[in-house]
Amino acid sequence: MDERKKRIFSGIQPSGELTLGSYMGAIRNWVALQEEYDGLYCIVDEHAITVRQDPALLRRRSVAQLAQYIACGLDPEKNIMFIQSHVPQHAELAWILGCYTQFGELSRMTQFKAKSAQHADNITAGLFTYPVLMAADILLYQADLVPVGEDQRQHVELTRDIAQRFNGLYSNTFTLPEAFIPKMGARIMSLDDPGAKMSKSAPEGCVNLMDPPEVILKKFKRAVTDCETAVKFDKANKPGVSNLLTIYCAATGKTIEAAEAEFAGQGYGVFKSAVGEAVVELLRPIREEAERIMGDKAYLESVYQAGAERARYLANKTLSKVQRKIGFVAR
Ligand code: ATP
Ligand code: LTN
Repeated sequence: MDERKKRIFSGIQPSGELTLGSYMGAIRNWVALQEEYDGLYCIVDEHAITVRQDPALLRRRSVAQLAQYIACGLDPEKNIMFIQSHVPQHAELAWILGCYTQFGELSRMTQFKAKSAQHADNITAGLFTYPVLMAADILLYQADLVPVGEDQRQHVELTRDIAQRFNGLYSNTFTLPEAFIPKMGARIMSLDDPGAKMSKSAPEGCVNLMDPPEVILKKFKRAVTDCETAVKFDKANKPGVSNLLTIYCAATGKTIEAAEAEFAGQGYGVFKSAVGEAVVELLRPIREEAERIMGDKAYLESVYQAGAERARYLANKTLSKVQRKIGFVAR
């Protein structure tokens, strides 16, 4: 890695099929930033088990997710790509940072509140301390930038607070990271329920990166809109249409005004088909490439093994420093 470049860290849980939301909110910005920064991109399987996972599926999805990262354009030669559980320093630092995080801070996390409502029969300690593990992910690598969707802003803020607290107690140890949240596509909503975030653990209303064209077109045809006919961006009163406009613009690079003008007087049928077509064209090369890469298990394994080795080396530097500062006896 070129030490002069700034560092990026980001990750996605292998808890379901990657969605158009994770692509527009996160992955495509990773690709856009890869020339300018040194990137570490993680498949956060330890985060995924904060809610119950099927073991065989989790294993398959973790590898498929790596194939999809590469198919989206992330270059394994330019970035470190790895699986979180292959780098034990994440869990070790998370334990330590948990001792510098307040119960009250974690209680205020909106993702914890939402997930504990969704999984009321299984609210584990891991679900509660999830943001501490995320802080460990980021701080281990002294990351400067964390490209994520809007829903993760609060976790990155907490990471900064933990880092600042630790630095204040023990002198400068961690780089303070900043969230990078895109202007367009930071919060793609469900096609079924434009009041809810498109989310891979709620497959209804989701477009998946691996969906074939006919499935994508069908999903957009069925997307919830409203009982008017005007294609206008108005989040409060027309959340469904506004979400479709956002997706269309994020997929084509057009502005909202240009898209409104393009569909003026055309009705929702034409509009929804056009959004579906734009997404089909955006995702087609990704799906085809991911399918090809998935056929080469040896290549995928070589990428995640090499990634973990490089990540362990970097992670160890930070972890040893932390252990020394807090008073652990050197090994
Ligand atoms: P889960 O349903 O398991 O919580 P998810 O679909 O919400 O998963 P994450 O793994 O939490 O996805 O998120 C992966 C990345 O994609 C994060 O940076 C997140 O902010 C971003 N992201 C997820 N969903 C969306 C969305 N609907 N719009 C924009 N960005 C999103
Ligand atoms: N919590 C994130 C996934 C995640 C992450 C990270 C993102 C885990 N560790 C570190 C950025 C940096 C989510 O999307 N649910």
